[in-house]
Amino acid sequence: MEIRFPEGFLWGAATASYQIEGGWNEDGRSPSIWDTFSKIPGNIRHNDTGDVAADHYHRWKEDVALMKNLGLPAYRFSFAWPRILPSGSGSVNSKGLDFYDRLVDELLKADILPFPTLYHWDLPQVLEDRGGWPNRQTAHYFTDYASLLVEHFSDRVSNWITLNEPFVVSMLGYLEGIFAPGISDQTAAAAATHHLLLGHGLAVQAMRSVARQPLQIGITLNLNFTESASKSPEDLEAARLRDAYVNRIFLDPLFYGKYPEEITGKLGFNFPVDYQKDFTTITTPIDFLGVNNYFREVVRYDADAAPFHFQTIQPEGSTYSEMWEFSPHGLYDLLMRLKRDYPVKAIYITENGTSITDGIDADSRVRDSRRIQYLQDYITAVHQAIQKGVPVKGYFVWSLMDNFEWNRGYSRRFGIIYVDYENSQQRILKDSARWYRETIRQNGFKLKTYYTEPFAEA
Ligand code: IFM
Repeated sequence: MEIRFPEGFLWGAATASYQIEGGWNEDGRSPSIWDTFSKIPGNIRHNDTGDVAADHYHRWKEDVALMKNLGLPAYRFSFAWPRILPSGSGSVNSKGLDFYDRLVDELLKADILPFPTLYHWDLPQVLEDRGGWPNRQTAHYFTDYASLLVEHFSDRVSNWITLNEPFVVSMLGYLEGIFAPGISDQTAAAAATHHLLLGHGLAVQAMRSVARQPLQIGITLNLNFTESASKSPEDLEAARLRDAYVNRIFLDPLFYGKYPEEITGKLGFNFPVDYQKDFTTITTPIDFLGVNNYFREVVRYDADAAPFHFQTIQPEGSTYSEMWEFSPHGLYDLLMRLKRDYPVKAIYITENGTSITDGIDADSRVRDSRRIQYLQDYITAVHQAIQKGVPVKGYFVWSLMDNFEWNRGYSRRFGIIYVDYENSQQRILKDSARWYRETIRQNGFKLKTYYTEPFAEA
């Protein structure tokens, strides 16, 4: 069977500043919350840090050449706020801007569309010291930072993403405390959620007012299709709460100007005083929704699971990669649900991919057939959703190259390009990169079996 995408479908690959750049203290960059967090022993597997990462700060030219070699039409990267505004606000570090000027110009020279994200989690530490996202002022600092970048780059860049996965920022950073800045406080998480949304809305308005050309602006959410582990009323309710916690807590304010009643009710999130007044800003129209998806969530009630009594389980008979369940159908279901429940004009899959144990073979090839299978099946799910009328306009694989996978450090590899950290940071195109190059060239593929689980039941 042949899968062909509509003409103009945008193919790309994604990365994020802290995960690939390195150069953590070079040319005037100040520390971000991830520099601080990763340097605290025990926070990151093997105590890895992003100090060097994939050294993209120095290898950007070689990396753009690799993108060109792959025939990549678009590249999603993120700006590092502490490189551009080391004090969080105020005076601009021209060397920080220079780095992204060089990168953007090189991309354009290679005919690659820059698709930047303003914020992919590396808040300047100085702003965390002033209260971080739980402080309302951070939304205003973010707006100034967004305006600055749009004023500077919008002569060359027309597609912009404000925030990446605000759920992770507020819930993993301020509630569960397993990501930077490592705080566990539900009131702080509620305030962070609200100020991220406010910052997004303010930034969209400011960006449009300073832009040098009409912009396409969106926000990227990590969304998972949520299912109940059984038909029991407890499990069904747990799944509904989990869906509110992960998905609707951001979708509902953005599209309908309200928080889900489960969030303010049963889950007990107390938002800042007069928060309702901000919904007119938060609902400022966007041009597209960015969707990051890797897995679905199967949820059951668990009286012992703190703090919300829901627990995600690994369903029997499913296939797993190193981190998550392999569930292309979950992406299809999610896209259909977005079309049904929200007035989305356009969707970009801004991240999708998998981490598997890659190794370099004797002939220097990385044979990652499981990743090819994963990508083929998920991309097919996207295609099916498009056939059913979901307005998906593009797909970005996560990730262009192996990188610092947050609290798992370098133990996880999501790249379609292998980074040999031990061997002068050498880059090797994995088999999946070659497969993706062909997919881009043909705007689709012929469905094939690349990998069969040895333990799969017949
Ligand atoms: O590496 C992350 C990325 O930074 C945000 N989305 C999920 C990816 C894989 O965990």
